[in-house]
Amino acid sequence: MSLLKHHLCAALLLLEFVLLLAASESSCPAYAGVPGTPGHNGSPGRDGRDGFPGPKGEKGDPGVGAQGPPGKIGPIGVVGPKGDKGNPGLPGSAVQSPLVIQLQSDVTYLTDRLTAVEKVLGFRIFRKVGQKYYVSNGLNGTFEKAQRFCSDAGAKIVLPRNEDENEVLTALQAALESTYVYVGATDRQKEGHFVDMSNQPLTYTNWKKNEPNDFKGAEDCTVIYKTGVWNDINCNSVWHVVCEL
Ligand SMILES: [Ca+2]
Ligand SMILES: [Ca+2]
Repeated sequence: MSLLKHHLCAALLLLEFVLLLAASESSCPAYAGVPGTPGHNGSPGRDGRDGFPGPKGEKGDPGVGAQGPPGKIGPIGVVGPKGDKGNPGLPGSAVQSPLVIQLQSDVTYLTDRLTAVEKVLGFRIFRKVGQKYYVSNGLNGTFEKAQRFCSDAGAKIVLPRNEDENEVLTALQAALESTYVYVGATDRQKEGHFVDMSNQPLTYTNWKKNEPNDFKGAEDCTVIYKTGVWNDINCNSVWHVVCEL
């Protein structure tokens, strides 16, 4: 039955084709045929173009992770401008070598000696004894004048401290052709207690026999005789002045 139906349809289609052909040859009005069955779906088309960029999204939350290792040392920077001058430092303590200290000591000693020698050369008569110089210009005066003269010369009135010094002073005295020369010893503060010009007890004396006798209670100063012995005498009497440097 089905086969028959199929043959019928084919025959009908063939008939329609013949009729259509005949109609076209006879310029007859066209006959609208029966619509055919829908065709199969075609293959997919090609991909379309990329769309436009979308809007910027919101900022994300900070990530949580361990701190990374330190980066490399950067390049050396450019030298900056010169800074302002600093404040002066505190005074330092000088560190001196023993040689420098010794040289300074030597220079001080030599300077002192040179100063003394220059003073000595300013006197008419002088004698050297030890580290001292006995000097005189042949001046005569009282004990007070003798003290003042020597002090003005940066010296002290002469006072032998031992036998050698006593002998040198005696020799100088001979050069002065002097009978008496004042020496720096008095008992003005305490009778019979002779001291030097610094009020210190005498460590050497060469008193003449029976001296000091404080004759008439008015002898508180001291002179050295040309033989080298000492005698207490009135401070206002006038005798030669010798100083020591
Ligand atoms: Ca006396
Ligand atoms: Ca006397």
